[in-house]
Amino acid sequence: QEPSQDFIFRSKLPDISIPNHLPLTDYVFQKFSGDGDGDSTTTCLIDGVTGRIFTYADVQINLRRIAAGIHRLGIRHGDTVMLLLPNSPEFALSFLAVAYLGAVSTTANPYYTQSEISKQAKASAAKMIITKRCYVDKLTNLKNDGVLIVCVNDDDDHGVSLADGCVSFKELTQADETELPKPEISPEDTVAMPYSSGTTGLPKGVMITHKGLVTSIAQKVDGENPNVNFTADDVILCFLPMFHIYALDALMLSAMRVGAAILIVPRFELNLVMELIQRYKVTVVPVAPPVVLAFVKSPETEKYDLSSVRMMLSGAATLKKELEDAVRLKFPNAIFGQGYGMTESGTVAKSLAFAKNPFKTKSGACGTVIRNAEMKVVDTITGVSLPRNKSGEICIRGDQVMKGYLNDPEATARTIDKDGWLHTGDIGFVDDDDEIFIVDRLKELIKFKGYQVAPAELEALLISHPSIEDAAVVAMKDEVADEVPVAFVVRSEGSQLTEDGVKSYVSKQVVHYKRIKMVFFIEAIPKAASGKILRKELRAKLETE
Ligand code: AYL
Repeated sequence: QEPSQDFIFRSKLPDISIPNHLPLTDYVFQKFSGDGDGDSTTTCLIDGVTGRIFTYADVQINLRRIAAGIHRLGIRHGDTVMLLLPNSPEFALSFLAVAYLGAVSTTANPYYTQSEISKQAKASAAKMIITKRCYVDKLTNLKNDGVLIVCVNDDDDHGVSLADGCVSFKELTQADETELPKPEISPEDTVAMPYSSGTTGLPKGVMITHKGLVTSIAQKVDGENPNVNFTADDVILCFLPMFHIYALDALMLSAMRVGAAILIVPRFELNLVMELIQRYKVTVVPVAPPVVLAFVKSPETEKYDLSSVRMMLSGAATLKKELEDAVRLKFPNAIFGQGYGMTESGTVAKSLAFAKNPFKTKSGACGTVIRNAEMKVVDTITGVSLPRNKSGEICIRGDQVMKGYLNDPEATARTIDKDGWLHTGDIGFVDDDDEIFIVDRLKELIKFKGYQVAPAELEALLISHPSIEDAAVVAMKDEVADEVPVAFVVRSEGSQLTEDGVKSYVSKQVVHYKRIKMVFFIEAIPKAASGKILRKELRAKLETE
C-alpha cells in the first residue's frame, strides 16, 4: 500500500491560521497587546488558598520582572530552569518568565524524592531550581553542585530567614523589568521540558517548542468556532498538577489565551473544591478520572451550589462509560466530555461537545482529533493504516508534536517516524461520527490516577538491590487508581528477601504513586530472544492469581 492511500482522519472543524511564528508569551497575551481587545484589569490568577488576585496587567508586569531577575542571576536564552512548585501563582509566573527569556522550564512533581529530583535536574542540566521553602532540603546535593536555588517562602514563614544559600523569589519580583531587552526567540526553541517515559524506557525530557505549544493552544481555543469554547467570562478551576502537560497546556495557557480567570488550588480535596466552586461561581472544571469518581461517590455534593459549572473536561486516563454517565447526573448544567493527549504530542483529541457551536457526542469517547492535525490508526504488526471502526495504534501528525527527546535521538526516532507521525502506543479506533475510542495500551506505561509510572524506572531500582537477580514491573487493574504497579522478582540465590523488604526498598526512593503494591516471587522473568520482557505473559499471570 502506498502512503498516499492512508486513511487519514481530521477534525470536523476547518483548519485555521495559527500565528505559531510568535513566541509563546506574545501569543498567550496577544489579546492584551496593541490592537487586542483584552481588558487587562480583569482577573487572570486567583490563589485559592489566600484569595490573592493577579490581573492580566499584574501577570504581565510580574513575568517581565521575574524574567529580568532570573536574567540577572545568569540565566540566558536556552538555559534550563527547573520548576519544583505546587500549583500556585508563582508556578504560572515563573513558567511565563522563563518562556519570555527564551529559556526552558523543566517541570517536576514537588513531591518527588531527592533522588527523582536529582536525576531530572542533572539530565536536563538545570542551572536553577525555583521551589518552595519546604522542598529545599531535598536539593542540598544539587546546591552543592552549583545549581542556583530560588525559594518561595511558605505562607507561614513570616519573615523567617531563607534557607542557607538560596535566593528569595521576592528578589525576582522586585527586579527592574526595563533592564531586560526583549530576547530574540525562534519558534523552534524549546520552551517546556516535562519528563515522560513515552512508549518505553526511562523518563526522558520532552522538548516542546514555542511553535508546538502555540499550535496546541490554538487548536483548542482559537478560530470562529473554537473546539473548546473557553471565554473571558470563565472562571476555570485548576487543581490538576500544573507541572503536567494537561494542566499546563489545556488549562493554564489556554485559559490565559482567552483572558479567563484561573482559580489555583494546590491539590484536589473534594470539599474544598466544592466550596470554591460555590464561592467563586466556577464555570469550568478540568478533571481526571479519579476526581470524577470522587464527585460521583460523594454524598456531600448536594450541600453545595455547583450550578455555575457549565463545562467539565476529563483527560489523562481512561474514563469508564458508567462513570461518565453518573457524573452527568451530578452536574446537569454542565457539558461533560473528554480530551486525550500525551506529553509528547500535546492534545490529540477533544470532545466537540465543548465547541462554541457544539456537536452531539457519545459517552465513552475521548474526543475527535483536534484541527490543523492528521490522525491515523495503524495495524500494530503490519503498520498498514486502518479504516473506521478498526482498532490499531493511534498516530498523530501536526505542528503541536514535540521536537524530540532531549539527548536521545534513538528514542525520538522510535516515537516519531520519518514521515512525521508520532506513534502514541495507544490502541483505539475512530467511529462513523469521527469519535475516538481508546480500547487498550500497547506501551509499557502504567497510569496511576493519570500519573505516569515507568516500569523501566522501577525495574532499574529493583535490580540495584543486592538480593534481586532480575525483576519486571507491570500494571494491575485497580478500582480507584485505574492501574497500580506490581513487581515480579527473581531473588538471588539464598536470599531471604520478603515482599515488605522489596516494597520498602522502592518506597524510600520514589514518589507515592510509584510504590510497588504487590510482589510476586518467580523463578525467571519471561523474555523474548531479544531480551525484551514479555509483559503480556506477566499480565496474564496476574489474572490467574
Ligand atoms: P501523559 N483516555 C484514555 N487514556 C488516556 C486519555 C483518555 N482520555 N488521555 C490520556 N490517556 C493516556 O503523557 C494514554 O495512554 O499525558 C496516553 O498515551 O501523562 C497517555 O495517557 C499519556 O500520558 C489534553 C487532554 C493532554 C489530556 C492530556 C493528557 C496528557 C497525559 C492534553 O488536552
